[in-house]
Amino acid sequence: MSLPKDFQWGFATASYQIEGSIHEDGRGPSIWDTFCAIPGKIADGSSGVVACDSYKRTKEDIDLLKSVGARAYRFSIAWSRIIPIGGRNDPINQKGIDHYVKFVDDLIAAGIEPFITLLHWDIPDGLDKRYGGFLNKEEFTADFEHYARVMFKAIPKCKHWITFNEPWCSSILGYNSGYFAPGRTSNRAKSAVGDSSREPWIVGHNLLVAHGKAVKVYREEFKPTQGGEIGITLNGDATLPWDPEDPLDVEACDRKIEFAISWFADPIYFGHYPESMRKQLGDRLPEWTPEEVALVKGSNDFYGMNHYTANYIKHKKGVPPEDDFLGNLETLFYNKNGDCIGPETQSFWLRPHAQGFRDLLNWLSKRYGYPKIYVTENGTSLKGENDMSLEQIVEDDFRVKYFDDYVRAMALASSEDGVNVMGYMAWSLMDNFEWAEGYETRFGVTYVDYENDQKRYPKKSAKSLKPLFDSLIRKE
Ligand code: PNW
Repeated sequence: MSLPKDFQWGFATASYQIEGSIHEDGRGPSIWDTFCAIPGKIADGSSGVVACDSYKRTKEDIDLLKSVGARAYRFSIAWSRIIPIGGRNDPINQKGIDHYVKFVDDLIAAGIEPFITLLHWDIPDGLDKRYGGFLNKEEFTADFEHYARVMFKAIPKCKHWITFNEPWCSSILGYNSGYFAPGRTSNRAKSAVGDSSREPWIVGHNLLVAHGKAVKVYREEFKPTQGGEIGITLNGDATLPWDPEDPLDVEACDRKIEFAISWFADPIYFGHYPESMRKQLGDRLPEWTPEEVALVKGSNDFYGMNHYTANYIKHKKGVPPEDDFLGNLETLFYNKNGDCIGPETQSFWLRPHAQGFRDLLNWLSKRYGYPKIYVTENGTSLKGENDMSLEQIVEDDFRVKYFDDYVRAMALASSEDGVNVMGYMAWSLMDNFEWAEGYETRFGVTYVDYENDQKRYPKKSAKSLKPLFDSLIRKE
């Protein structure tokens, strides 16, 4: 097994999870600032007010990347640092732009290739307040297009742009379960606002149109001179049938991936939603206008893949409730024979199963015609890590094994199955604000001591990736 000569590898983070300094240099509030202030939303009652203090420690973070041998770094820009209120007619904050321009200059000077995510969930709160944020197609897509243009112009040195991180999470967790900002859900025990049967599908559609608009701007106004590439990052788990003998479970496995990934990828590669979704959701799934199809179809230069885990899938009988978003099925960690998919971690939704990574890489490649894939996130938390001593934490053999298994599964997909995977970013460079789970769940290859000045301690896993990739990437 091996990986191509020009394979990019490194680590990933996101603005709200690491930056802190939420009032520094004129930053405006994002929906995550507002969400964190609502009691009960974040497990440990925390927020990104300080996080890893990365806004002020760019040099330290770049030194860390260098010390672990990274060739690439994926990070996101906080839109509300660039345009504090967020809209296309609102003031631009030059200090915010300068910060990221310098950061990219410093990364490149250190020999590290930047991959920039334009929006990793932290949309300016001003836009949510003004017109309902993601729910308002006309306003949101025009404002995102404007913000994207500002960034393409400001950072010509960046050659890899990602429009959105995981639109599934923004749509479903933000507008169905209410587990993420802005926390809208029909479940009245959690929130009194929202329509979980319709809003997630509207938000998903609007994110796709906004992606299409930003890609058009990049291709027409910047790509000819800058020569970079642009795509979207989608998340999705691997699936195995609960009962391999039951054709309905086998079918439900594909349906699960369609509801998670093809919801976005089918419009991008084929120009329409998956049949399985149209069948279940009917007219609650928005229709595509010809103008929108023209924008969205063919809008990926690469496929950004976030991948963490796998599930056994059991079909459900009967008509699904209106707020069902999985495709009328159950996701399980045990199959019919009682086999377990993988060991527990600190994240309720994550159990390692590396074979699933190879399988899903193949599934995507077959369905979408072997596109260039960048794995933009992959990693794991560790059961009980937050309660261990520092001596134990830095010996994170569980995470070392996770990366070893997953990267080898990817290398097999590349050299044995013909999958066109060209990059891999481990999640994450350091422990950080893990959204609704606060700081209790750690995904970093670097330990961050939140009690003592956010001091960083590289774990064993931080140093394990360079020798692994050195052994797999072909010299010619
Ligand atoms: C990704 N789920 O999100 C995000 O892109 C990261 O910001 C995040 O820190 C990382 O995974 C680890 O969680 C997900 O509940 C968060 O299924 C939650 C889920 C999936 C993805």
